[in-house]
Amino acid sequence: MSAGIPDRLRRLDRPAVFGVLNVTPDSFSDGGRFASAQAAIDAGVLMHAQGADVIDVGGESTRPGAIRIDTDAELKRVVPVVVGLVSHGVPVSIDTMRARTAAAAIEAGACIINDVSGGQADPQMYAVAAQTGAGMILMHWRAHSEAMQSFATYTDLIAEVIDELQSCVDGACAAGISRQQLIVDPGLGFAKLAVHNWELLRHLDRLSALELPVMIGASRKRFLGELLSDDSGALRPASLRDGATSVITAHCARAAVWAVRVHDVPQTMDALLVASALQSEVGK
Ligand code: PMM
Repeated sequence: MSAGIPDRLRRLDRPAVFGVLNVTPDSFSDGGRFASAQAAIDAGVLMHAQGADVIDVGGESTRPGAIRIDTDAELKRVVPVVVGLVSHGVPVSIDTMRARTAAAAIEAGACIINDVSGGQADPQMYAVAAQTGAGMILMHWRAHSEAMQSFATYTDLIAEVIDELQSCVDGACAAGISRQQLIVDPGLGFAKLAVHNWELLRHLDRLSALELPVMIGASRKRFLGELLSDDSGALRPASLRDGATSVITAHCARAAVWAVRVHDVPQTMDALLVASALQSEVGK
């Protein structure tokens, strides 16, 4: 599979669906799910058959407070899974902040780099995207997971997120990446409190100022667990947040978001169909 955003994804009449495949022992939502690379490959192939356009493979947890692993451990987790998925014809994005992991995954057939640091964590990352022509998701980010929530302070949230994303876009373009390769993501939950996530979701239209396709990753995140917490204040468990996620998916479709990153693919496909039916009704 050649690097770059697959053409098919540019022609969809709904948001593209990126299915989350975390091959980590400790991701907040689905960590420790897979006993082997083959089990992860099977899960990714299944999500693709269920309708996911791309499978987003990640080997390092980015949940708040997570401690970083070393690059060799990350490579060992993700490369066999990328190879397996690509051999089944599945388009793959690699969720990593490390240039060496991104380069190895692209070599193994991944077509998109999903860098939650927007290229800030590794000074070589833009060069990898520039040299390979891979698609690149630039997510809004302020600090690594162990410290990020102490950076969740804003005086004008949306303007600051847009400005900081614009700096990443400028850096990427200066490094030789073309705008056609880029996707932006406001990074829900990354240096953001629940109120910030909701505000960003209410004002998705403002992200169009960046004039690039937008991805949203709300799936199963803590702010949904907080909203759905029980009377004692206990958070709704991650595995029971897919209904709420689907509402956000439909909201994203209405706001012309380019892609959603989700765990439950069948429910997402249903939500997108419903959103589409509702929207065509509007035009009648
Ligand atoms: N969220 C997570 C990981 N990677 N990538 C992008 N582009 N956007 C996100 O919001 C995002 C991401 C954390 O969620 P997970 O633990 O369920 O993977």
